[in-house]
Amino acid sequence: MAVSDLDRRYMAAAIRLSRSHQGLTGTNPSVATLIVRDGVIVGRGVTALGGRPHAETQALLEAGERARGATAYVTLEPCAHHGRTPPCANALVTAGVARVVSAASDPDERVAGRGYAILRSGGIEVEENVLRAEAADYLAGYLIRSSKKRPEVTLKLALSRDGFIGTRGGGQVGITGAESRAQVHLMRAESDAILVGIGTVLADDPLLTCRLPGLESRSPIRIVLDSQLRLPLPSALVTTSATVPVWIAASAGADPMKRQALEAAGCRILATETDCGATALPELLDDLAAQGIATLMVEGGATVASSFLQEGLVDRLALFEGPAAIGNDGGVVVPELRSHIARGFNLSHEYRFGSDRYSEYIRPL
Ligand code: AOF
Ligand code: ZN
Repeated sequence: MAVSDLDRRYMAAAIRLSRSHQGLTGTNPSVATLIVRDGVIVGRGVTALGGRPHAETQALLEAGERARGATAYVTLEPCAHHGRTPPCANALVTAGVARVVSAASDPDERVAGRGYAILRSGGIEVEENVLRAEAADYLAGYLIRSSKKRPEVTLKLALSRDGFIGTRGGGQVGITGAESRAQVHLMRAESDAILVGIGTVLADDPLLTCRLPGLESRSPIRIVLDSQLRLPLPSALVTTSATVPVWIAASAGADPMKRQALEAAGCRILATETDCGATALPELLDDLAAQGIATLMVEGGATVASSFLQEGLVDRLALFEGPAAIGNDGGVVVPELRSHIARGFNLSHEYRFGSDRYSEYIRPL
C-alpha cells in the first residue's frame, strides 16, 4: 500500500506525542507509537520517563487484541535488541500488526535496519522515512549523538532590531520580552546542559536555571568555559551549585588553589585537559556526549557563539529578535552571523513571542 495523506497525518500526531517526553528519557530518545485500526487510534505510547518501557510496548498494551491487523505509526525504527523487555520489533509481529509506518531508522548499532528486517520477515508491510525531516527535528539530539558522538548543539541568541546581542559595556539589557524569556526557560528545561563563556558570567552573573512554575526541577547542568578559573566564588552559579550542577571546562594550568576552592564549593572541574580555545570544543563535546549529554544549549556570549559557528558545531540556531534598537553607539555583534546562516542553515520555524520575532534554523543532517 502506498503512503497516503492520512498516514502522514497520523505520523504528525505521533511526532507531536513524542515531544511530550523530550528531555525526560535519559540517553534514550523520546519516541512515540500510535496504533490505528479501522480509522480509530486504539493504542498510544511514548518512551517512558527514564527511557523504559519503550513506546511500542505501551501502545501494544493499550491496544490489546485490537492490534491484530492494525497499522502502527512509529517515530523511530522499532528496536531489535533485548533490554529489560524483548525487542519491540518482535512484539509488533507477535501482536499481529499488519503494517508499520516509520519516520526514521535507528542508527544504534544494535538496531540499524535489523528492526525493519524482523518486521518484514514476520510478514509485516513496512513503510520507511515517512515525515523523516519532521521526526528528525525532535530526534536530532539522539541522531547526532549516535552518528557524531557529540551532543546536539542549539545556539540561542537574542538580537536587537539592529543586530546586536548586547551593549559594549556589558551588563544585562532587555532585548527581548517576557514571552521570549519564558520560551528560553522552556528550552533550558528541554536541554540536558547549558553552556556559556566566562565573559558572560562576569558581565551578567546569570543563574541559567529554568524558572518556569512547576518546571524548576528540570534545570540543565550548567557548564562554563573558563580556562583560567575566573568564576567568582560568590557568583549566582557557584552559590547554587549544590542544587543545580555547575561544571567548569578549564585549562590544566589554571590556579590549583582556585580549583580546590571551586571544587569545595560544589563545582566540578571537567577532566578534559584543554585550553578551552575554539580548537578544544570538539574534544569537550565528545566528553559531554560520553557522559550522556545529548542536548546542549549555548547561551553566549559573542566569542563562544562565534567559536561554535566557525567550528561548524551548531545544529540549531534559535534567534529571538526584539523590536528595540541599541543604536549608533553600537553593541556586541556575533561576527558574520548572517553569512553563517545563509551558508549552513535552513529556516525551520518562525513564530512571534509577544512583540519579538523568533526564527529557528537547522543545519541539514
Ligand atoms: C524503541 N522504542 O521507545 C525507544 C527506542 O537501553 P534500552 O534497552 O532502552 O535501549 C536504548 C535504545 O533503544 C536506544 O539507543 C534506541 O536504539 C532505542 N530506542 N526504541 O523501539 C522506543 N526509545
Ligand atoms: Zn524497543
